[in-house]
Amino acid sequence: MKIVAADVIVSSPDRNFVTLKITTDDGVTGLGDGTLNGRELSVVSYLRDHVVPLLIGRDPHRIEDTWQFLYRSAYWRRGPVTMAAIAAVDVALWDIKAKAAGMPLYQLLGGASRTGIMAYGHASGRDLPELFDSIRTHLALGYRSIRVQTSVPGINAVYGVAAQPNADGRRYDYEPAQRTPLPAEEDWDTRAYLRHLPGVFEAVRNEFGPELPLLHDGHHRMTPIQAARLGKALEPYDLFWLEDCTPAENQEALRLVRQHTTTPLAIGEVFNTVWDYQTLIREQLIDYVRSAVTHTGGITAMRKLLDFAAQYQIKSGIHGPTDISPVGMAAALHLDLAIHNFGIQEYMPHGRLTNEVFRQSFTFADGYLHPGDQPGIGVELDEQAAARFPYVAAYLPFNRLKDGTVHDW
Ligand code: CS2
Ligand code: MG
Repeated sequence: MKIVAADVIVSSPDRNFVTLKITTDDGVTGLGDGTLNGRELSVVSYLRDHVVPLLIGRDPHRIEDTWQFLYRSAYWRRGPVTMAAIAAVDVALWDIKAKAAGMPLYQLLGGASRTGIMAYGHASGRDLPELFDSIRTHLALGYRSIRVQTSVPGINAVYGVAAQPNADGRRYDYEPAQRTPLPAEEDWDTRAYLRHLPGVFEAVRNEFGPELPLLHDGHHRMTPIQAARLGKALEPYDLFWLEDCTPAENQEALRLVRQHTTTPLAIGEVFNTVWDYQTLIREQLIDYVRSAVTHTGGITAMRKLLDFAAQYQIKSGIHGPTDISPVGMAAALHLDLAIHNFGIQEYMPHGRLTNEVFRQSFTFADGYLHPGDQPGIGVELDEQAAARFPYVAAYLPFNRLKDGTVHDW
């Protein structure tokens, strides 16, 4: 079998997606997701201008060799653009290998280690009544684990609050990246947030009881000592996890957080290689690995990362917002079903138009996802539908503190 074509398909139903479609001389095709929110075209160029010419004529079955070739022959390693491009190729090749084998990808990854994949959904509110309604809505949709995000008095726009209006007039629901010529500026005040959040979780526990798994995303906004304080203040509410409590480029920063709290910690959605986790995993400083297959070099690299984490009893918590395409989500679900150290899977359903472009066979029922049993990863791309939605420039927002200082968004 030989690769005879590799097409980079850019489409913008509901939001921008970058999809690589690899075709073999046997007519077997494989799809890979290379979507990097707010920087999509950089991956398009990396693929079209640098990687695609290297794929033509290669044996699609030599996945590890192709991975190493793309990672090492580039000379310049790591980084979000490179690793998203490599991920797109890697997942497309696993899709082809599983289709050629006539089985769903999870069977090639060692078979199912569970009957279903626990998913968590995004509930949010500008105030408690709206938040409670959002939690009830997600429970009615079948979610059995809920992420809680809330507005903060004195702050105009906060990450993750679905009902707040975006600068481009659309509701936040579907997408934080906004179709505006420049990034929207939002405001932030960590002390106001730290005063407000524990009371919100107390109210949620009083309303919904002690059992419901609750998650929260700090979205990289606290210093290590602020994160330690929040983790401690939230201990009475028994969170499933506190995510991205502090920027973790300096992995040692989590030592201070760990010293002060037993609230489980999840980190890694902005990471793109195992190297970003070495200290965090070796020193037991986190409990969940948050990387996405799409941003961490694909199935080949993610499996190695999760195998490393397993040695330290650290579990998966794969990133799954709407800027991970249905292809990237499907790839994650096959991995989720096969690995032993599975923790939980984020699941933000895609929009109606996206589901017209990507035909998916994964299912969500009674709180659990399943990748389906189609050969391959189980997603097909309707190229005619994709062509109806050309790329639209969009940016993620950024933050400024009250004194004008740029802050983590
Ligand atoms: C978030 C993401 O889902 C999450 O945990 O952190 O929604 C994140 O903001 C987006 O993926 C950014 O593109
Ligand atoms: Mg997050």
